[in-house]
Amino acid sequence: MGDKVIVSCAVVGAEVMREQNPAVPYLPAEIAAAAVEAWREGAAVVHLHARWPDGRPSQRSEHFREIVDRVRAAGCDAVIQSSTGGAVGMPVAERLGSLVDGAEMGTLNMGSMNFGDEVFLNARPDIVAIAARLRERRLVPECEVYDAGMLETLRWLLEKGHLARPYHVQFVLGVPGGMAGSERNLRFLLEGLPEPTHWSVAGIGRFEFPMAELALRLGGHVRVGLEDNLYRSKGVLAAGNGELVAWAVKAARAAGREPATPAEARRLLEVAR
Ligand code: KMH
Ligand code: ZN
Repeated sequence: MGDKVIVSCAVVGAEVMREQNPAVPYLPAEIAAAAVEAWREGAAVVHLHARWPDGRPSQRSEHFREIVDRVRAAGCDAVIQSSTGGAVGMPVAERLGSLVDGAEMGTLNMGSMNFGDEVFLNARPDIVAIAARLRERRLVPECEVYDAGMLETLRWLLEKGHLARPYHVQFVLGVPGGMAGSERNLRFLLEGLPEPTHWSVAGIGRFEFPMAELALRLGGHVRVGLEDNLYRSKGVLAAGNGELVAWAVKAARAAGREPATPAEARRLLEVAR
């Protein structure tokens, strides 16, 4: 298991729209189909957001329930991770609508930041409240780290007992307003981890592929998907999430690492099913 790589797929997110890439799924049935496609191509974890039929972001429980039910009905055993980040501007109570039965992990954003031209707010008491809700529901947190200071919040949460193992760290690099995706930045962030833990990198936009290759080389896990990147190569749109996952699987094997199955990912991340 030592060198297995967990490939996660962020299939839709809250920001990207069909005008940018027609493969962006909106309806619960489309998001579920995208998750199943990602799993068929080798993703062990699917990171989920939901949308209204017109593409606006939704954290409504009924949307997430339908996605989870459809994913499981398709025989897909990928680890289901619900976003508690939702979209910029959503109140925390609304963001927590995603934590439905069947979810196994939930994201825990480690701080506030500029997010493009907007501000993504995660005040410390809100982070503590979301961590408490994840614990109550026995969901494994994935701590989203966009900037170096957020590791201090991670350290503080651990010291104060608001967060405890098992948890997973996702470095999200390349958001305009957060740290860029560079080897120097990732190495610096890794030095700042409060304790050894599983970690992964999600490179945004043009950072997706180089950051995945870097994570594979440095022993981390990888995230790809339309939430983070809409392109297969410069100027060429990706056909869908499956294609991005297939690229990650190929890159993993080229780096000498075998993708983890969902069962192996559950063991590595200590996710109880
Ligand atoms: N949509 C971003 C503002 C998460 O999933 O927890 C936040 C986000 C992080 O996507
Ligand atoms: Zn997300």
